[in-house]
Amino acid sequence: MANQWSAVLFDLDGVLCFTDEYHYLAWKRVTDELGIPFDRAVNNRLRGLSRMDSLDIILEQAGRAFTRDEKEALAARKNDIYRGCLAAMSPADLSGDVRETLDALRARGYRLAVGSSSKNAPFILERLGLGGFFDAVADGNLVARSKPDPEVFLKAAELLGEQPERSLLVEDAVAGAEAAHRGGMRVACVGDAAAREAGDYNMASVRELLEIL
Ligand code: B16
Ligand code: MG
Repeated sequence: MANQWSAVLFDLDGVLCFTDEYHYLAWKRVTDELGIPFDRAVNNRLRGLSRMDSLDIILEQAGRAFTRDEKEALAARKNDIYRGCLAAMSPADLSGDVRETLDALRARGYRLAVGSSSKNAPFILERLGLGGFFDAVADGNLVARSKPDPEVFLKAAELLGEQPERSLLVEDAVAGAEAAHRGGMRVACVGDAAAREAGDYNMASVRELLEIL
């Protein structure tokens, strides 16, 4: 019997690839330069949030206010460091589980899209050898509001021409799972969000999608 979904929306960082470690390293370098405390617990709160929303959380520990220009400069510095890490990525950074799951879902006829807060999403997809693979890409360049607002996922569904309720989201961030629910979607989680049981499905690997779909 056919299930209720015709499209699968994938978060990028933490689901299709593990750029989350590069985000951590880049923010760590910037905060060390400023003398602001930053650790993996704070980094975990940044999953799925936009660059500027992430910086606002990081600066909670700073003990002073920053001007808009200072914040823009810090975000640009972090992005330069982060882009330096991304430049070393290649299709070898795409796991076999992810590649085989994407290919199997495509063979089953699902429409596939990316829904990511990252403004670097097109570059990352190119580095992974996935440029042009997806039927639609909604990313931080197309939306004004960061997860947990559902805007990026509603945009992905719109670009596909699919109803949100016929789209299953795959996420690693609690903020992303909340965004899916606010947008009327169901969500299959991996990683941090799965550990916190934030999903309608909580998976050890994206490969488990092949049992859900
Ligand atoms: P950028 P996702 C998110 O990607 C990351 O999880 C989050 O840590 C990052 O701040 C955000 O992208 C913005 O990234 O600085 O490249 O625009 O998980 O939504 O794919
Ligand atoms: Mg993510």
